[in-house]
Parts: sequence; C-alpha cells; structure tokens
Amino acid sequence: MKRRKDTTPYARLTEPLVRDSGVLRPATWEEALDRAAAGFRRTLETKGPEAFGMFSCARATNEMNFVAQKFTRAVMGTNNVDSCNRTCHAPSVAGLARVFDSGGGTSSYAEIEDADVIVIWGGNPREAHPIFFQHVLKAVHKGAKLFVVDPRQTSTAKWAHRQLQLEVGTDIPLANAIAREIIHSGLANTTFIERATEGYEEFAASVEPWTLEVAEQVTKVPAELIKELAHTYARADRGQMSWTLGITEHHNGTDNVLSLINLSLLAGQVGRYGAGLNPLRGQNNVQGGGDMGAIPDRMPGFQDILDPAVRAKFDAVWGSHIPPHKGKNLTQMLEAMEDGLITCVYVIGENPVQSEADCEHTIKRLSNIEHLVVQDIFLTKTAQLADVVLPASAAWCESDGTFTNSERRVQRVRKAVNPPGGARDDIELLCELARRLGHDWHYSGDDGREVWDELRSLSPIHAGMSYERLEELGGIQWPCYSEDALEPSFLHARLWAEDPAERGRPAPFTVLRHSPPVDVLDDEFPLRLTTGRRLDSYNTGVQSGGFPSPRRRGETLDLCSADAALLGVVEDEMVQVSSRRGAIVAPVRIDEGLRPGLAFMTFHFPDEVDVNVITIEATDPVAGTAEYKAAAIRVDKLPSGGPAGPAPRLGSGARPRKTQLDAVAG
Ligand SMILES: Nc1nc2c(c(=O)[nH]1)N[C@H]1C(S)=C(S)[C@@H](COP(=O)(O)OP(=O)(O)OC[C@H]3O[C@@H](n4cnc5c(=O)[nH]c(N)nc54)[C@H](O)[C@@H]3O)O[C@H]1N2
Ligand SMILES: Nc1nc2c(c(=O)[nH]1)N[C@H]1C(S)=C(S)[C@@H](COP(=O)(O)OP(=O)(O)OC[C@H]3O[C@@H](n4cnc5c(=O)[nH]c(N)nc54)[C@H](O)[C@@H]3O)O[C@H]1N2
Ligand SMILES: [Mo]
Repeated sequence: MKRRKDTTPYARLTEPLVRDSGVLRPATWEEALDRAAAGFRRTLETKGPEAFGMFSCARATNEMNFVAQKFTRAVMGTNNVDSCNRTCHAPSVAGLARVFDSGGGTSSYAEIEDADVIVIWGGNPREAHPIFFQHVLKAVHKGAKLFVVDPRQTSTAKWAHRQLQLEVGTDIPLANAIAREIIHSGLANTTFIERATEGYEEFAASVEPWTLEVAEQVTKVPAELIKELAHTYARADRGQMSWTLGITEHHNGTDNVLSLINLSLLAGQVGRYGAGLNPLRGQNNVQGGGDMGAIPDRMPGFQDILDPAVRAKFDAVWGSHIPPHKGKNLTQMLEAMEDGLITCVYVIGENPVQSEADCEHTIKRLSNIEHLVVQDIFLTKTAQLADVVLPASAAWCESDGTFTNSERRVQRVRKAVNPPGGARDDIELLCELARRLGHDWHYSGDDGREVWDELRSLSPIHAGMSYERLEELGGIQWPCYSEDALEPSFLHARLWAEDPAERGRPAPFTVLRHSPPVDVLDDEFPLRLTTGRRLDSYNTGVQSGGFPSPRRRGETLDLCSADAALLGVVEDEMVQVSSRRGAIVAPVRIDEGLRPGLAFMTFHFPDEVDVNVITIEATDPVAGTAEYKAAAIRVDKLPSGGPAGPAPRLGSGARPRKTQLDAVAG
C-alpha cells in the first residue's frame, strides 16, 4: 500500500501474506489458508467459540454477508459478528426497531420526490448521498420545502428553504421544543396519536419546559425558525424526516433518533405514502449486511436471535447449534480483546485501525490478540497488523450478487472484470476456510444464486425476490413475501388501520432528556470539533486516497475567520490540534459556514493526519456507536521550530507488529 506518487492508486493486494518472525511475507494460497484455518481451530480447541469475532464487510454483497455470518454461527459457533454499521447507523436501527419492530427506513425514493416538506437532520447528502439528494432536489423543484438542521452551513443547506444551525449535541432540546410547539398550536395529529401510539400524556408533559425561548438559549437556533419548522412539518400532507450521522454519532445517538421519531408520531408523518422516517445508510451495502444477519442480535431477515423457533429453523438447515444469546457488537468485541476474552478475529473489508474513535486504543487491542486474519482488497493499516492477509475481489465490480440500498431495495450487481492477479472472491475464501474446519461448503462467488436462494428460503421478507424477478423489476424493496405479489413502497401502513387487531402493537412515544457531549469544553480545550465527510473522498481514504480529484485538498482544520483571528492563525498555516487523547498537526482552512467555537475535520487522510487520534470513544449504551461528532479540542500555533507542547502522535504511533512494507508492497 505504499503510495508512490499522489496520483498512483494504492496497489491492489494480489498475493496472500503470512507473518513470520514479526514480518509479513508472500505465501501460497494453500499456506495462507492453512495458517488462517489453523488459528481458528486452535482458538476453538483452547478457548472456545466465544473467543472468536468476525467483522463483516458492508461494501460486499448480501450473499457474501450471508455466508460470513453463517461462517461465524455455523462453523465457529458464536454470534460475535458485526460491521461498520456499529460506527454509523446502529442507533437508527435500534430506535426504529424499538418503536416499530423493524429497523428499516420507511419510505421509497419516489415518495421523497412526492413529499411537500423534507427535513434533513444531521446529514449532508449533497456530499455524502448525492443520489438520494437528486430525489430531494426534484421535490424542491416541484415546490417542496426543505429544512436542514446542521451546526455547519453545508453545501446541502445552500438548497434549503430554512437552515437551523444548532449547537453540536443539542438535537434533543430542539426536537422537544418543536414537539411542544406542535402541541401548543393544536397541530398534533390526535386521530393518529389515539389510534396508533402510547405514552402521549407523559411525553407531552416532558416537553413542557422546552419553550421556544429556552430552546433558543440552549440550541442557538432562533425561536421563529423552530416555530416555522414545527408548523410546516406538522401541517404538511407528506412530511419526510431524514437523518444521518449528526444524529447517530453521539453518546446518546439512540435517544437522538427517538427524538425525531417522536415528532413523526406527533404529526402522524409515518405509515402513509410520502410521509416517513428515513435514515440514509452509510456504505453501499450496510443496509444489506444487517439484513443478512451480519449483526450480533438478528438472524437473516431481521429475525430475533432470542426466539427459539427462529434458531431451530436455521439449525435444521445448517446442522448448527446457534448460541441462544446475542453476540458481542463491534464495540464490545474491541473491549473483549482488551480483556483477553476475544483472542481471534477475522476482519473482512473493514479498517478499524483508522476508523475507530481514539484509534491508538484500537491498535493496542488488535495487536494484543493471538490470531488476526484480514481479508481486503488493499494492504490497509489494519491488514498490516494481521497474521494472515487474504487478497479479495472488490464486490462492486468483481463479484455477482445483490446490494440493498437505503430505501430497502435489493438490486443485482454484476461481475464486470476479474480480480487482479491472484486475488479471490470473498465467498470462495470463506468456503475454503469452512472446508478446512470440517464443513463441506461449495458456494460460488461467480454466481451468488445458490446463496441467495438459501437466504430466501430462510428469510420471509426476502422470499419473493428471485434473481429473475429482481432483474425484471429493476430491484425490489423488502418486505417481499411471495413471488406473485409486491408490498406497498412504505412501511407501517397498519398503524392507520381502523381495526385495532390489524393495527397491532402501538408505537410508543419516548421521554428524552438533554445530555450534552461527554467531552466537555473548558479553558484547556475550549473549541468543539465535529468530524465528517467531503464529496471527493471515502471514509478512511483506502479506496479514494490513491486517486486524484480536482476538488481534494487533503486534511484541514476548518475554522471561521473570527476564531482564526482570535487564535492569530491564517489560511494554510500549520497548527497543532490537541484533545484529551492526543495531538495532530494540520493546515488551517477558513470556512465561514462554521459558527464561532466550532471546528470541522474529515477522517479521509489518516496516513497524513489521523483525526481519530483525537476523537473520543464515549459510546451510546444501546447501540455502541461512538461520539465522533463532538470532541473538545485546543488549537495551538506551531513555534517555528516544530509542534508545541507534547509530541504529536501523527497516527502512525508505536505499532508493535509493524510490517516491513517494502518487503511486500514495494
Ligand atoms: N463522499 C462520501 N460519501 C459518503 C462517505 C464518504 O466517506 N464520502 N461515507 C458514507 C458513510 S460510511 C456514511 S455513514 C454516510 C454519512 O453521511 P453524513 O452523515 O451525511 O455525513 P457526515 O459528514 O459524517 O455528517 C453529516 C453532518 O452532521 C453534522 N453534525 C455534526 N454534529 C451534529 C449535531 O450535533 N447535530 C446535528 N444535527 N448535526 C451534526 C455535520 O456538520 C455534517 O454536516 O456517508 C456515506 N457517503
Ligand atoms: N472521525 C470520524 N471517524 C469515523 C466516522 C466519522 O464520521 N468521523 N464515521 C465512521 C463510519 S460512519 C464508518 S462506516 C467507518 C468506516 O470504517 P471502515 O469500514 O473501517 O473504513 P473504510 O475506509 O470504509 O474501509 C473499508 C475497507 O473495505 C475494503 N473493501 C472494499 N470492498 C471490499 C470487498 O469487496 N471485499 C473486501 N474483502 N474488502 C473490501 C477496503 O479496501 C477498505 O479497507 O468510519 C467511522 N469513523
Ligand atoms: Mo458509515
């Protein structure tokens, strides 16, 4: 993965690597697969199944994720399987599932175009979800009102009718004030509340202190804007509420999600065509990865792992003994590595060394385990810590299968090219390892059909989606129970039914309290840092870093000019950015879209500036997602001789198992 010139892509991995005397060296496939399997077997024999953990890949197909979770459950005998969903939308799934029994976004993209009010809360789809944003723009051009709730004036907000530029971490006060305003103006949808919800009285009492004036003080959003959003959303025929990481990447992300769900229940903006709740998922197939059961608490098709009948159904087909308890999520697996409880990890297409908050901590944890297998398309910083590295195909163009998008639509993907050199399909590699561990698996990565049909036979919500039908209809949204019917494009129509039996379980309101960010501002760390994305780069930069973009400028510390003046720094000047966890050095960029006291960085260039050295690992107790969106920092001018204060950790700190990269990738 050595970067030769700015414009040279990271070299794709083409041969397996194994670690000998502390160094990764090329190996044959036989040797590498034997080594990987021997470590898994040793773990099972000496420590038992619960010492194993799987990180599955949200960029790979549904079929690959199905096989990866089956490997975890049926071969290794544990439910310790998860993916990067934990770092982004686990709170969305947890919140939606708690209220509606299903973690999916409720509406289709066609309904976004037909909405008359769209609220985008804590998301920047102009840059991070450009396809979805095209649908939003179509609605705006038809006259829909767009509200954007974000602490920064983003490129998305430039298209908004109104922007609510709140203080980071004040989403619950804002939502509660909107709720109070809806109630006090007589705009609550009493028919829906009486029919389909529970806990209204208690909820209404709980938001009573959040007057427009109190909320303005806490959130810094002018009272009249709060009022306008409340009235417009509640009066809309078709109101859409959409959110992303500005809501979920907080220590109370699930509560934040529930605060938005409360608003939809209050206004009756769910369960109808055009009205809905839509978290925009992260990677191309993070929705599908979860749907396929690559999460610790659900079997494929969102079936409850605690239900004995569900487990029995899978055990009968797989000949397995699925443990009758939830597995550990990604956050818990990392903690268990530190405690010596998980000693063997199989990472498929994730780069936790650079994506986890407080990443020096993650490096320590992954370095301490006994057996680490990484299957990726590049030699990432995570792969560099591995005992065995398996070069894989890139799912989006080198495998056949399906992906599922944020509107729950399953679509076919096609193999267009062969993987480079000796790289092999993810599914085939899983089968090779399963066979070495005594399971005669022969799924093919060249045609995912066999895997898909097994999934369809076990997951009712996918049952009606044959490959032929997916092809014919250009994709199908779940649920799709039978091959000769399609369900409505939106979820939860039952809530509007007149017959109580048909309505089913009422949707509960949730009483929520304001809980400010964990990393407090003080004299030493007086600035709020929030982190996020830009259009031209992708996550930890592994897949986008090696390619040129005319828009890309590298990592910067963004500040408004007032803050820059206070600090005595100018555009492009190198500064030291410190938090309670570490320090990094980056150039200043002036962005007048930031309010005073707020700084912004991406995490796209960790090889140069590793922002996750300074983020905080405070996590949501329900979903395990970290508070990437709120750190307390200090910015110091660099003395002409070098960095101020303690030596900065530039993200490539002590690596106990540092690889001699030149030997393998030179
Ligand atoms: N170009 C590009 N696209 C991507 C990605 C990428 O790396 N590059 N990554 C993909 C992935 S994995 C994901 S999960 C999605 C993420 O998509 P988004 O969530 O849209 O992206 P972010 O930029 O992380 O965060 C969104 C916004 O949250 C705001 N925010 C910060 N703190 C708060 C707060 O306290 N309250 C509120 N209301 N807002 C706040 C930020 O200012 C930011 O504009 O994007 C996906 N798409
Ligand atoms: N500071 C800060 N940190 C963040 C966030 C933030 O907003 N701020 N956001 C968080 C979020 S939302 C996310 S999702 C995470 C992302 O965290 P990660 O998922 O760890 O990061 P990526 O860079 O997306 O890494 C994806 C890996 O998958 C590999 N890959 C791609 N396709 C395939 C395939 O088909 N097969 C295999 N085997 N491998 C493949 C790529 O080479 C790459 O190494 O980062 C989190 N970290
Ligand atoms: Mo994500």
